[in-house]
Amino acid sequence: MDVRVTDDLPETTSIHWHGMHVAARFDGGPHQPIAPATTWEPSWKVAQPAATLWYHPHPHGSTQVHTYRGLAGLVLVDDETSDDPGLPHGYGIDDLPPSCRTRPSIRTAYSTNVTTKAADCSAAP
Ligand SMILES: [Cu+2]
Repeated sequence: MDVRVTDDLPETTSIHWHGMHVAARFDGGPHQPIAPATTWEPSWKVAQPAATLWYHPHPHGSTQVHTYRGLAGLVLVDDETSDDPGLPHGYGIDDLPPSCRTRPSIRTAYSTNVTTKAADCSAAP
């Protein structure tokens, strides 16, 4: 998997590959910030069973706000067992992975008093 992440935000962010089996240097936690107007290009071989994973930002102190504003998505890993005829598997037809995120009640990226109030859900694609 080759990824190119360019931070076009006016502030630092990061991208974490939640559930993906990657080396620590590609994990994208708060220890791997992406500064505004810079690009991070992690790359690794996907070697894990089929799974529905997600990526999300992980900048210290603003993970929730960045996620709520849309910096998140799904990563679908397939393998030889993915076509199990006993399960729906027509992506976008009978296989609609949901994506939910909480909404901060205080809309500032720098507040330390952010609390959750509601959840937004959507289904891909
Ligand atoms: Cu995570």
